[in-house]
Amino acid sequence: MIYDRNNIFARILRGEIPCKKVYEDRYALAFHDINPQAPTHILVIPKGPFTSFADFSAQATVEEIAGFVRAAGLIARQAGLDDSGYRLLANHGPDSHQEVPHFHIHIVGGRPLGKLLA
Ligand code: DGP
Repeated sequence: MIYDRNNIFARILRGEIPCKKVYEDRYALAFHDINPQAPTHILVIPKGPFTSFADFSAQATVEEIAGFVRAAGLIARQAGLDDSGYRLLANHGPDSHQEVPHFHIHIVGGRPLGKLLA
């Protein structure tokens, strides 16, 4: 899928739009969701131009994927969610209502989340 270089997360990555940053390394940037669904709601995005999970999983290097996953685990741990638990979620495409066309995962926690698939 063609990557839109002016999507909102691309602009956050370029520093054109502010965010409440919680973590950054060479593989990932993480910041608080503007519309949190739980006491902790962090978005983690890779630094490369990947539209969604489909592109990221197919086109990112193994190093980029590993670095991103390692960062996500660290971010959840640093947010203090390891013991209480949390949910990781990534939307891809229209059926999932993905809003922002730059791959991201949601880290959601800080309250009981209920069963996702009952
Ligand atoms: P998704 O539906 O998976 O594409 O989720 C997009 C999320 O991004 C949604 O929870 C709201 C959040 N979001 C949208 N625009 C901004 C923004 O400008 N800043 C921040 N921090 N979050 C945003």
